Amino acid sequence: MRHDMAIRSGLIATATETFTADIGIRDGRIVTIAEEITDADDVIDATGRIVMPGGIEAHCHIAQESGMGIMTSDDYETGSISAAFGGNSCFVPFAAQKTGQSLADTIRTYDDRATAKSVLDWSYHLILTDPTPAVLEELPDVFARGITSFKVFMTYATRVSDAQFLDILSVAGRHGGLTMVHAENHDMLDWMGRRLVDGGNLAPRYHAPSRPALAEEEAINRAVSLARLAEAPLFIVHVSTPGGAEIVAKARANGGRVWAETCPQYLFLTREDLDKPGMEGAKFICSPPLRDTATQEELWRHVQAGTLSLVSSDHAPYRYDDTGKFNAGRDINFRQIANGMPGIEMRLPLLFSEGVVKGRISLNDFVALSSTNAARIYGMLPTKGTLAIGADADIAIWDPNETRIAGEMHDAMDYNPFAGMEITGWPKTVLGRGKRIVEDGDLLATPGAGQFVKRAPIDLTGKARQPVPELDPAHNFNAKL
Ligand code: DUC
Ligand code: ZN
Ligand code: ZN
Repeated sequence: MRHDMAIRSGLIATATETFTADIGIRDGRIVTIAEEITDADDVIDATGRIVMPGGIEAHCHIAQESGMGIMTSDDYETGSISAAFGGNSCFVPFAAQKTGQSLADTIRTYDDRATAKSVLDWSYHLILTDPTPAVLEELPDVFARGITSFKVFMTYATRVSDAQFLDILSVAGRHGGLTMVHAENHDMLDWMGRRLVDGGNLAPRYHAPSRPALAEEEAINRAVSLARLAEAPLFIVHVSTPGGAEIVAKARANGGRVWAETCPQYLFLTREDLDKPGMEGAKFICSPPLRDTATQEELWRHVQAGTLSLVSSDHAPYRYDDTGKFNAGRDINFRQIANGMPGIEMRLPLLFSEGVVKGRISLNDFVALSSTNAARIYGMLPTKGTLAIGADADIAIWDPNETRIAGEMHDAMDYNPFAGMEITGWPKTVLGRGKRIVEDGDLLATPGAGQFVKRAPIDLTGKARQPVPELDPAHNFNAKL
């Protein structure tokens, strides 16, 4: 059996195993994993390199307007290229519904933005901002189209009330959708933000105290309780507090259908970064805000313990100029600065360097956190997220020894919040369905090479239903619900 390509003599790492072997690819899929493959038309010598599933970036904002109406600097071309240079072979940006917009129209809008542009295979998470009864009726169709996850906000003008949240969770739970949530208590943020601004505290650094850890902890606790009542799976995005992570850990230990992620900015940056001279701190405004070094240590502990299943970038690229951070002008307070920072290309090198090289996580944990867990949670296994016979040949080949100082990236941004950090371990070659996307610093794929990925519902095997007593017929006098 001839192969189109063989990756030879690399150290193969999956989420569970590490071994040296050759990988044979035909028609875009892995067809052989063997000691030696000698009949390939194209050979990549991976001696001294690590061969892993390509990263799956499961939280990023691409060609998306923010709540303030500001378009991200990255479109599907620059965003996917930057992701590929960072070791990813697939990404799942958000398709954000506008008020009054149907979900079908929302998806059409993002199909127009992604198709013919993305070098990576992609899917979307929907963002639900206007959950009218008609929109909720559309949700099962969206899941059937392979978009099986969506996000809601507990803060911002686009937040859902608890009653809306319950309705949404209930539909999602019954039809195989995974609800993701930005969990911060809106009124706590608003109250703190107003107090700070009224007191004349306007500089970017006040973004940190304006969003207390308590606001996240309270909202995560509430979201977990609402999901429990509605019997729906739940994913908490960008967990930034030990208290929030503890709530997730407890729910998971009790068999709850709850998953969560954190992001590099909460592991590698702190609130001190917001306190740069002039308006420089604006570069570090993201929400939830950066915390402190004690928080970083606690979050690492939860990454190690498996409380946090993913480390996602939350790439929300707004340039340090009038198109982005200062869209509302220069004479503004921290509440008017565009919210988000880039990181799609830095996520995996940071996690490898600070995680694997520094001994905080194993190589297999790295694969799980960067790819396999996303594929599992978001319904892409076994096609993506692992190296196995029959899987797409989405592969990242890393040089674990190359050391570089982080600088300019391939995104459409004018700053890198992680610039200056010394990083050991960089992806050298990334394949998408067996074709080279990037190799040795060169882009080899053309825009449009990526394909939409139809996803399955989250697999809830081993996560039994746990109805609250009031939903159990034996406890509720057989109530009709
Ligand atoms: N939440 C995100 O997930 N991204 C950008 C801003 C925000 O609040
Ligand atoms: Zn968010
Ligand atoms: Zn985000």
